[in-house]
Amino acid sequence: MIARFEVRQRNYLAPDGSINRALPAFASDAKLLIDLYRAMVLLRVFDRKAVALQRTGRLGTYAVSLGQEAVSVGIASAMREEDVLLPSYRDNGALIWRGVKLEEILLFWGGDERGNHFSGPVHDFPFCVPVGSQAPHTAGVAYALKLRKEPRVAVCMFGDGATSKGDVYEAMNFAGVHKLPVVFVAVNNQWAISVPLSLQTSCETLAQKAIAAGFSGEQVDGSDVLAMRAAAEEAIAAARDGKGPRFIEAVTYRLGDHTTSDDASRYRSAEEVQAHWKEEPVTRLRSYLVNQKMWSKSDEEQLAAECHERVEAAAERYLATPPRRPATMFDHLYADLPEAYAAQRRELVGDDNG
Ligand SMILES: Cc1ncc(C[n+]2csc(CCOP(=O)(O)OP(=O)(O)O)c2C)c(N)n1
Ligand SMILES: [Mg+2]
Repeated sequence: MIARFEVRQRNYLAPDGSINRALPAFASDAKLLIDLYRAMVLLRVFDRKAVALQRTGRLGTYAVSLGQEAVSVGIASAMREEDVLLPSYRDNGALIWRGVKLEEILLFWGGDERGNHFSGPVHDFPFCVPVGSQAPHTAGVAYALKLRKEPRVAVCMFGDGATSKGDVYEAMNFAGVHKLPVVFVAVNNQWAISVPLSLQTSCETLAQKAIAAGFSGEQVDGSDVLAMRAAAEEAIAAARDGKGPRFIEAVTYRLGDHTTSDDASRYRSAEEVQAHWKEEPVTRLRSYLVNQKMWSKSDEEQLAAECHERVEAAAERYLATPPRRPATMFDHLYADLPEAYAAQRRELVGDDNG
């Protein structure tokens, strides 16, 4: 035997909100726990509105976080402002936590590039839609942080499907070799559109994929925001401390469709989805807070009203934003437009400037 490995599993809150083991230190901060709860509820309300806008022809497409709210909120809450987030298209909870405005997210999904010029930290990356391609970007960012000797960490979020992409392995390998300040977060929601996890890998965990790249991986209950926050805190602190990369596998479940273009009932059973509703993160944290007498029915009603108002106001601002000139679709990808696109642009705008 020359190699042996183990993968830890982390969980604090059971689905009914009871505690499985001693809570991490931050859990004594009632305000923080309530902020985590509020962020998850806001995300859920926002998702519902975004889908309604799409269904009524006012948004292009959208990917909901239903069931996964604890992952993006838990991760973002452990980051410092100066850290760098490289999100996938489903990590809205992290963007919102970091200060991106709701109407900016709607602008992006409405096809308006101004949504990417967001109010979050300017150095954060925009949503990455090509699966897994944010992983090599993250390794590059972390390499730069290390060269500049800046105590900052790059945090990369991608799905279980992305872990089958070469980009992800290459990024992890490079990060391991150079001991880069990176945290890779694989959001294992069990599905990559209609491809189940069983067809994605024959590994027992995604976390163990880190071992081959020379660093450790941990499996975390992604429906437990306390576990997500605690795992992220530890991994980010280690990366900041020069101890190299870490990998977090957030085990969760996508309760909704892949995007508004999908109908998940065509490839998975209602029973399967129903079973996972019993684990979802919002009820779980609420049960804990209520058990601890930190949250009441009237707090809940007030929060629901606040979220509704905030989301409706953001939607109004989005809908009131005048669309850009169509020719601006050529503006943001290339510094110098290749001739094929330049010709299309000329065809669109004629001789006028667009
Ligand atoms: C490079 C690339 N190939 C294919 C697609 C089409 N596509 C969009 S999402 C997706 C599945 C991704 O699944 P996963 O990584 O598990 O993320 P999830 O959507 O579950 O959050 C695919 C194949 C894409 N966007 N990019
Ligand atoms: Mg997935």
